[in-house]
Amino acid sequence: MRAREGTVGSNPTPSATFAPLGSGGQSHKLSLLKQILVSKIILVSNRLPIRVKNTKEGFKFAHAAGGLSSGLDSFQKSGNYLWVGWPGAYIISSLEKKARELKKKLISNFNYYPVFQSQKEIENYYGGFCNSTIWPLFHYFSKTATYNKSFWQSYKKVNESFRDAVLENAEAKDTIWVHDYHLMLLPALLREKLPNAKIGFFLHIPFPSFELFRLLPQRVEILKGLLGADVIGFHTYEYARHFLNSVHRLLGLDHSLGQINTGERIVKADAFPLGVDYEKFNNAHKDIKVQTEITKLKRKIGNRKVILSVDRLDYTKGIPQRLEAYSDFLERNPLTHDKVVFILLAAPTRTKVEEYQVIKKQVDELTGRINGKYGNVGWTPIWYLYRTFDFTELAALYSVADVALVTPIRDGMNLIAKEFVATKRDGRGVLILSEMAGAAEELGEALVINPNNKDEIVEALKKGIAMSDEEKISRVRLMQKELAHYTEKWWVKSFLERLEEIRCIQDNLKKKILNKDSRDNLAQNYAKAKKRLLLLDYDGTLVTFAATPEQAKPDKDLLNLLSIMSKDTKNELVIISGRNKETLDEWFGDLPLNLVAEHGAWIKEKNKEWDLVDNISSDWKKEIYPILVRYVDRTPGSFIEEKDFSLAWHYRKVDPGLGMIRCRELSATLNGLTPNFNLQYLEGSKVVEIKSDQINKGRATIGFLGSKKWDFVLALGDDVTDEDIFGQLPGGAYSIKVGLGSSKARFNLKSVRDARALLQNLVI
Ligand code: ADQ
Repeated sequence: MRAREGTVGSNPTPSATFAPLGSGGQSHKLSLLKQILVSKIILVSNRLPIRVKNTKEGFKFAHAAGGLSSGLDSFQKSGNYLWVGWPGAYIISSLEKKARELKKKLISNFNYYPVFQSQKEIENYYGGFCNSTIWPLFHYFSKTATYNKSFWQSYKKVNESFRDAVLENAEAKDTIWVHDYHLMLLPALLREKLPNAKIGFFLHIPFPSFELFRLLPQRVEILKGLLGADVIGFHTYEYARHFLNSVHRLLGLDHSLGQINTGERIVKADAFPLGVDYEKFNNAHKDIKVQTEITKLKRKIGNRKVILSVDRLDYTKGIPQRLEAYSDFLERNPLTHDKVVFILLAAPTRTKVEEYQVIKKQVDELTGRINGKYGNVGWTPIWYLYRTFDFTELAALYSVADVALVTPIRDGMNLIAKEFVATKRDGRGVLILSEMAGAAEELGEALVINPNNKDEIVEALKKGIAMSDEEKISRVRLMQKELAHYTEKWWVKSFLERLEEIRCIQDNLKKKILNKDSRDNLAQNYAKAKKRLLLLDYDGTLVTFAATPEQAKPDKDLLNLLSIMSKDTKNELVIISGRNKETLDEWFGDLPLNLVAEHGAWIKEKNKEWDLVDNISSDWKKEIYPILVRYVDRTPGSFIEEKDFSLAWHYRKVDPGLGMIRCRELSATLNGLTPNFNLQYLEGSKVVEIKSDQINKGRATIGFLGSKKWDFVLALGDDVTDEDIFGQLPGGAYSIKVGLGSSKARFNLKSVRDARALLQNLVI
């Protein structure tokens, strides 16, 4: 986000909600601040949305606008907030007298809480890891990205100082909303100290595809950092999908509709496209200052058509490519000479980073060359302005422009495109927009171009300049309808609502998690009981999933635990699994326990032989097997497991995206076929299983329940097939789902480790 010179002026009035704090010690003021801001929103971003000037008369402040600060403007006007961030580069140590003075002013006047950074940190964290590693990599400039250990050390350190600043201010009920790529470790750092805090994170730049993200040496740490949040927001679904894919590939965590189960919590990744303050831009023409500016501009422009572009001077924005395309346009359309003017606004940015110095030189030279080649005494083809512009100037330029040329090579969103369309009150404007900008997902009526295709840009310019008013208006109106709805306020609201929703889901899950009291109660009842029935699923309950079914063998500790439990004469232990009977025999055949194989098709009671529960047909297998073979052929890494009365198609080793698509296709195919054969298909964890609908774990459960009068029943299971067990249990039984997620079970346990600890605890 680019700071823009603002209109707040040098003597800001205190915010309406918070009076300046009275005199007294700093700590007193801070605790007072804490009291006032009960249940507030703590916004955290690298930069505070303010420009500070240290003058002889004291500090002067100017509002610094940018994507983030305009998005969050609504808070500043009405909300109960505290904004934590860096106030600017020139104060080096927080111990300086000046720093203390500035801190006092920022808190009392704006509710801004400063985080100071040393010069070295600014160089290595901001210039280094943020803008020489993450920024280029996340914008697909992988060759420009530099990987340097000291950049990373500094990034960690600064993220920790932001954590400390938030901790100094956070109260239990607060919502903490962290912004952007500078602070990707912060959610987890906060979660460590505040396990129950409500934390959101929003990324303002693209999240790259896995192929790019995997290049980052600290990729795992970054993902774990982000997963400390409850909701992780992106501008587009594409970016959210890339993130989810990386989480799966690097951390092995799956998701369901963007909800990731970390084992500890549910985290939601979702798209929240940032909009603009539509009313403000759409009504800008009423502003007398804007009108004056428009008149001045029109006088200078005359009858020429105006092409406008506005950016920070960043290599991701495609400015040289755009200039080359404009040059070609002039070359191929000599009649347009002196009839068009290209106003190129470029705001200085990150001027100390080498790549930015290179791009500046390139743009300076190109502009000079084009103006020299095509211009004449009365006409300069490019008006190149290298500075920031305030709202009045920008609104006037948007108003007079006929065409906005927005051609980033990559851009998280791009608000310029939206601001231009919103300002076009009369609808007479053409937006040429790069398909690589997040905004292209919403602004389909723009002339969408590939920024690397010069010819396409030239054609779009030609088309745009010649476009009839009727066509312009119809395109702009459609885009305005979208923009008027999806504003920056909508963005804030929908993000915060989603955060509440996910907290609600988490709370409901938490309520069902077997807490200490229920655990003690279970242990007491177990100890008292003389006839206990213990029904235990195997995969995902007693052991975690492995790449292939054979690899999930019981380990020594587990065999030891099951041995102790099954040898206790008060216990009737049943392993109730979807596995085939041979495997269960091989693993547990020596123990005095009961085995249920293939979801209940086979039962082997203690000291007896395997018994087939029903006269079950398996004739259907010859029809279904060839279908599964076709899926194996089309899906590298998948395989079929054949059991006596069921078939399973496993895709754990398949590329996650492909696996998901094929799983859906297979389910759709089976959906049409299974009723003809009285079959049931189940989607398990990376497996689709087809079995006769006569068998299920519930029937086997009924059999064991009815065999005695039990005074303690415990069932543990993790997936959909275990719901049939839970559904058959009497009221007082302990039914426990292993893993977070909804279930008929009375309780949840977070993990296999917790399930095993529970059983272990019963036998000591
Ligand atoms: P930026 O890369 O800064 O932000 P952008 O969305 O184009 O990109 O601009 C943000 C704001 O800065 C806009 O309100 C715009 O008016 C202002 N701005 C940009 N250039 C300016 C100039 N030359 N003079 C004056 N003002 C200017 C990052 C991401 C984007 C994402 C935003 C918001 O890179 O992809 O859209 O954050 O999330």
